[in-house]
Amino acid sequence: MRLEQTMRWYGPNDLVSLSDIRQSGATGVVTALHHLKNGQVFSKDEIQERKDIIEKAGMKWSVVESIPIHEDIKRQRGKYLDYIENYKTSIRNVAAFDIKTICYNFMPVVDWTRTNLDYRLPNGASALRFDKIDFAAFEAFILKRKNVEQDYSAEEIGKAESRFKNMPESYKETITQYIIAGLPGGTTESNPTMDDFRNVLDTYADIDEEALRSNIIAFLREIIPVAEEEGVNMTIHPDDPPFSLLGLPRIVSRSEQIEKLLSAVNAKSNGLCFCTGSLGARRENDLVAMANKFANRVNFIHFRAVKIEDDGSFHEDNHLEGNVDMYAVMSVLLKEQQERNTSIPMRPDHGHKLLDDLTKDPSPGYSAIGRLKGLAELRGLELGIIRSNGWE
Ligand code: DNO
Repeated sequence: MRLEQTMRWYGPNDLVSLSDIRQSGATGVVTALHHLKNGQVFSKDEIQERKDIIEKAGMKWSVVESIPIHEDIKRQRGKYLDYIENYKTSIRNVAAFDIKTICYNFMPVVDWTRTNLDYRLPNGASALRFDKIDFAAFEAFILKRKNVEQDYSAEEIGKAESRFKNMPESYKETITQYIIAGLPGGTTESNPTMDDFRNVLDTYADIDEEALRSNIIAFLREIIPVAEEEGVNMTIHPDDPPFSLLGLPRIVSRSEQIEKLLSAVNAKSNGLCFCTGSLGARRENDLVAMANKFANRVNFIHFRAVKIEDDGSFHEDNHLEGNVDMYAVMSVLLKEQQERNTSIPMRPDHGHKLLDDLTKDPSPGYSAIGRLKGLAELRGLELGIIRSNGWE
């Protein structure tokens, strides 16, 4: 039994075509209706149209990543009850086309965050990086967020201040753009101004970790019975990075937090997207222990490796390198798959820009050649583990 090998595709405007994806060896596609506004229903017509395009290219739509969660649901205010009903309808509509895995996240305001989208590695490849001091400089001196000093040590704030003083104007603009406009694939509204961004952060002023958790549990209690009925596996994506940013609460960063979510609604379809890159950016997270602990609820896998630097910054490494023991994590998940006797969908998450990727402008992290290399390495590792355990 092999993992279901997929690649993410951002839809017809993606620079990386379905034909490129097929040549990589992936059989499945992970995509969403990215053009819809957050909270809108995934209609049957639109799902049908997108599915036809994928099938004409010889592949299968394996996973919807993501059906984003409207901020009203996360804050439990405004029209959140309507948005929950919309979400249920989207689950039913997706299931009607036999797509049985849905990925989502519950990070307030921003989806994944990086400060550098073109970090050059010694071999010339380009990677994504999160620089803790640059981020602190943004929060403290560009955004001028209230209470920022509570989240950093005095030494970090000092370093951030001198970093800010020497920061070229163009870099201040770039970093602001990366952070407040959000990276593609997420839940952020398009093109917010700095004031919009401050205002939306303010709406979370009285929502702490417990409150956010209680809001997601209320949401799960509504949608998981629908997912169960439809045979759909929901998969929550961990926080990326797995620690608080911008004073916002985080609830999917650590093992105890994940356990609380999975046990609050104890059903197979209330599952996890095991993203080794996101979870791996927190030094204390023991990924092998987490894979063992949550294996029976892992409904989707993102394989990616990050290298944590001395000051807590990190960059994306080659898929089999970085801080994660990919062999051990994959072994645990493959064993689970053997026991379940069903393929778990996986994708190589992100990739460096390599070779021809460097002359193009793919969506950050979603280059063609870099991901193809990642997938090829991961497939080799998978074959080795499967054969050496006599599973095939
Ligand atoms: C980044 C992705 C995220 C992910 C969402 C899931 O590359 O892993 O954008 O798709 O957080 O909702």
